[in-house]
Amino acid sequence: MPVIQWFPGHMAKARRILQENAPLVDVVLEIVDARCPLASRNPDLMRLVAQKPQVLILNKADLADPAATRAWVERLSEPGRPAVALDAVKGTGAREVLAAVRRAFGPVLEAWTAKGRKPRPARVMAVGIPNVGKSSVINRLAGARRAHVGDRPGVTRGKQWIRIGADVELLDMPGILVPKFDDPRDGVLLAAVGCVKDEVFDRRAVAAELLTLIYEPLAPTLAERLGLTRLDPEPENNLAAVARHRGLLRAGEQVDLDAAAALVLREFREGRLGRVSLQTPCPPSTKL
Ligand SMILES: Nc1nc2c(ncn2[C@@H]2O[C@H](COP(=O)(O)OP(=O)(O)O)[C@@H](O)[C@H]2O)c(=O)[nH]1
Ligand SMILES: [Mg+2]
Repeated sequence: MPVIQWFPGHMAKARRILQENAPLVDVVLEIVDARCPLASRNPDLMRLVAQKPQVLILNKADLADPAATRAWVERLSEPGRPAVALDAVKGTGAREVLAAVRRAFGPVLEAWTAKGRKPRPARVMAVGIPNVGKSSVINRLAGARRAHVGDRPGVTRGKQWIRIGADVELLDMPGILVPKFDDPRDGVLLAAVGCVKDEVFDRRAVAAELLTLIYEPLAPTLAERLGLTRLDPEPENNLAAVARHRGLLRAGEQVDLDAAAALVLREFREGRLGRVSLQTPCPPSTKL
């Protein structure tokens, strides 16, 4: 199993930024990768905002298996924390995200008005681990009219807010969560989907492992695009097969396993191998 390095300093920084921003917002958008929604969460950090209404966004749904995503949406939705599938690039699901924000904010607003406070737009912050699509989500929700609402003197000095419709304001900077690697399998999934820097993991090991994971659901495409007509129990042999099929050779007709690994990761991340989920929901009785 490939080992992924861990940087403790990032955790402290993520914690600090989250704690600093949490008091400014009413709703937290937790963004995860739809292909591995559990591996791409960080429950420890999300505990810091546990008292806030939340919306869980399963982003990059266009790259995930649609049936698995539907099952995840159902499985991960909780009272006060709806889950919504999104393709932040094309915008599929954006309307549902905003509806979920309004739904999550509703009770807060009602409590305010009951106390005689004036209603105001929901203030929202997006958070997630690197590369899950935080910036894309913000841009998508902001749309073409990326109108800044401006600083709020005294309360949110230096923060930029984007107005979305009449009743939502989105913090222009996302909160960056640190990926958790409690389970070494999570590390492989996060590396495969591109949520950890390529330099910190063994690309050959991750790409070889990925082929094993996606072989069954994507067999016809892997045969056609990568020349993988059967799965060898020795993971690197599958990379070798890809290298031969795609003509990735070094001098002396030796297969270039590094080039094959890079190709597999690139084509997987671009969705060219097909829509596939790396984690599928377990039975409802299982604790997540
Ligand atoms: N296919 C697909 N790609 C996405 C989606 N959202 C983001 N991306 C891509 O994922 C990469 C990282 O996105 P970015 O918004 O910069 O992630 P951030 O690091 O969390 O801010 C970019 O190449 C985006 O184009 C999505 O819903 N579908
Ligand atoms: Mg970003």
